[in-house]
Amino acid sequence: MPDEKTAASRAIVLKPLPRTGAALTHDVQRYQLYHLGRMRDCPPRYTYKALAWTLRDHLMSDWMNTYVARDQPGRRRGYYLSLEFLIGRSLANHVLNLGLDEASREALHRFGQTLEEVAEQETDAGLGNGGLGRLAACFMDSCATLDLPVMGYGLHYQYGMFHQRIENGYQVEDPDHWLRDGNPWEVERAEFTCRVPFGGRTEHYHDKAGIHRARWVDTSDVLAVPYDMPISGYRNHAVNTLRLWKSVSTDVFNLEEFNAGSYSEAVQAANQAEYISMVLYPNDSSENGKELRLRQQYFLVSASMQDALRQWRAAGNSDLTKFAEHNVFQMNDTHPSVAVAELMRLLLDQEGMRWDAAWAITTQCMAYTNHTLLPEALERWPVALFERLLPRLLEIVYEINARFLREVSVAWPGDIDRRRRMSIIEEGPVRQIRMAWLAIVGSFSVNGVAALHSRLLREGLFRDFVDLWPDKFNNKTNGVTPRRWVAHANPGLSALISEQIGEDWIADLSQLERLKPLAEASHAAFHAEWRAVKRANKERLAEIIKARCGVEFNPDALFDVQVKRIHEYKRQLLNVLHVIHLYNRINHGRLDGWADRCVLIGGKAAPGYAMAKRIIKLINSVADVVNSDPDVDGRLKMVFAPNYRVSSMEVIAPATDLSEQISTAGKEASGTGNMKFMMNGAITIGTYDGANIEILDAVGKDNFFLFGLHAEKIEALRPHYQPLSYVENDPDLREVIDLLKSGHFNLYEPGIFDMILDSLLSPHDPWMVLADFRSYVDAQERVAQAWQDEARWTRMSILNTASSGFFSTDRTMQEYNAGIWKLK
Ligand code: 26Q
Repeated sequence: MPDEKTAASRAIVLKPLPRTGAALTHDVQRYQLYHLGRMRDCPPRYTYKALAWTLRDHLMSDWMNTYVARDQPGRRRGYYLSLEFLIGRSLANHVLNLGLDEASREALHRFGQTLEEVAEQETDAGLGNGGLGRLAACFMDSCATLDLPVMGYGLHYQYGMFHQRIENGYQVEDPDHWLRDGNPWEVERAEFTCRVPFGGRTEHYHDKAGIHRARWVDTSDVLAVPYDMPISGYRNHAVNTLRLWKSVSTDVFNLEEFNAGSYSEAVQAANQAEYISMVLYPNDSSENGKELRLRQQYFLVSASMQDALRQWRAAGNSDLTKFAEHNVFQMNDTHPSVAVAELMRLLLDQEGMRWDAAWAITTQCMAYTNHTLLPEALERWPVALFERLLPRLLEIVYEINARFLREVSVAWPGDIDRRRRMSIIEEGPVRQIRMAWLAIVGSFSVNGVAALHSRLLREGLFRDFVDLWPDKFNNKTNGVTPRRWVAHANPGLSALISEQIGEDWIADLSQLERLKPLAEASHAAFHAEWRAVKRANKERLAEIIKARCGVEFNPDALFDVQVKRIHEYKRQLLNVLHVIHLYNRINHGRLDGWADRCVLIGGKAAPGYAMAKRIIKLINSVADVVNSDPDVDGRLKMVFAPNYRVSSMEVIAPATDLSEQISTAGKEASGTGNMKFMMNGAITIGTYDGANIEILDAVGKDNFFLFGLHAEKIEALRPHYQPLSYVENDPDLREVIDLLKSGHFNLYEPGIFDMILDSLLSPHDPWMVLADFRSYVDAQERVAQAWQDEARWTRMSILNTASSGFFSTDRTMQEYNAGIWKLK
């Protein structure tokens, strides 16, 4: 942990501001009066701004001091390249990190407002889809807390992840204009604007020394203007930077066109440039091959690599052969993988290096993280599109590939099939660039995000590359930041934990182990307090659900939750089938061993993913029937929570009893929601998949409801999969399928669930939902049994929290640093 010493050794360039309640009151009031022009009446949404500006002022000295301390020649730095940073809200996070909780509350109290109600005013920064984007945000948090010199590079989207509304049970998407009221956290840094080229053509020539060189000419350039967001560390005075690029036209008027009388065309060209950072692609599991997406990727990468080079020079460095010693770039999936070719371009064309030297640098500073095994999610770009947009980069990719394939030929002479498989260029009717292959060839490290995922990558998708470079491949199991996901989201639990073991766990989560002795039922008072915290969190969630969805959740019932993107592989359908099964049990009076349940499902479907959208409709339809049937009588409730986002999870995870992690084994790379639930004392019902396996290892099989086929069994069964045989042989399943078929849930919209039934009953269902139905229902029976034994459940809950230390991103970042980044 960084301490007084590191802080003191820094050159102090700006003094911290006074941190008392009185000082904050004064600052907030000054913003209310002199900036916002509000005297008597300052509603919370304005107070939010006034407090955010005040906190930003407080961050500024640490931010500048952190910057100055690291601005030295020879200091090694890390850069996290990502198309997504799913930050959520920032206010409460900075309050916690700065230790200004009491002072802020005191200040707000003077205005008759609470910190909670003011913090609630902030719009989520939804600059990401789901797991991958949120992971980037948790990584940034932990890097700052560990005082690691890591800068995030991303895009300044005008519109983040869409807002989801439910109309007649169907998802409707509305734009997310998150910047409408301004963003108090960002600082524009126009002085670091970069120019990013597109289009044009290349010219080749020989320089004075007779060396072959290339020029990229006649390009249409776009300006990249950086907006910096402060990333504060937990009480350590470190503030890192997340730099987000906004696209701006080089000049609003193309003078030539303007003078030729084409005013509108000139303005239109300017608009085109500004579209690049306009909107986040709401796709999280299949590539979509759109030109604008490739423009976004290159825009991010080019601006970031130019900026990193500039920063390195500005710190007083000049010997390019040292560049890889001083810089490391972590690519968040293949989305920024064109960085491999872009760094080569900058070193060759702008810095005048020779190929071998440039390649040595590039392959010593790039690292790649893979987040998926789904073949449909592997990025490929048509060569023709790439050539039109990035002609110089295509030449470089070709050269990388030619040299790489020579290496393959030397290692496996005559193995043509291997060359074809490993080629960065996929031949076929449409020639495509395999971005994952480019990332692997250009990186010194390739990692998966959970032990199983990394093993499956090694044994499957990346096998050929493992044969060639066994040492490149490694695992870095994901994590989540305990500051946001426990300390902030669950103040009740945090206070209870700190009462027992002190506050050190917040920056050293392994300390939670010390709660283990308290899990024994003999600690009845602690058990009671633990339950009281959960109970209060459930009441808070129930109130929100009542207000937003009009459904009453009984806090005494089991809260059974599945929140995540809607995707077939995540098998929300399996969850729905179980709810229908419970509904059948009620209707037939089979109530032996019954436990009252409230089932919550939430998540967004990609707008173009018809099946995922239909699953949302099914959830809502089943919920309507279940919630309005008088015979159900409160024994079972079901809700689809609209517009699930980071700030929703902050209320949901602390209130959850049962965490649903039920993907088809081998398909969920890691999962990270599973970790947030575990930290908050929920018990997992899950398949042997992703990080579930490591959660199971940490907490033990008695404290985890495991079910379903393992990845190997799934693959062995796949060719023989006969879903109808399960329906025929399992009366519970037959009853469920029959009820679905009968149209009971869609009386007024006949046929709408046929596509779902067809998929469930198809021998080609890739997600093999019915194969795990029996095992899932049986596991749910065990859940109900355990739930009825209060002491047993409480023990399991405490043990889950106590065993969750490994899943802190502090640990993940320490592993990235020890194994890949090697930062001081
Ligand atoms: C690709 C091309 C074009 C447009 C969009 C995309 C795109 C965008 C986002 C493709 C994939 C994503 C996001 C993937 C993702 O969130 N993966 C999840 O990453 C988590 C963090 O490692 C894992 O825990 C999850 O298992 C994994 O599904």
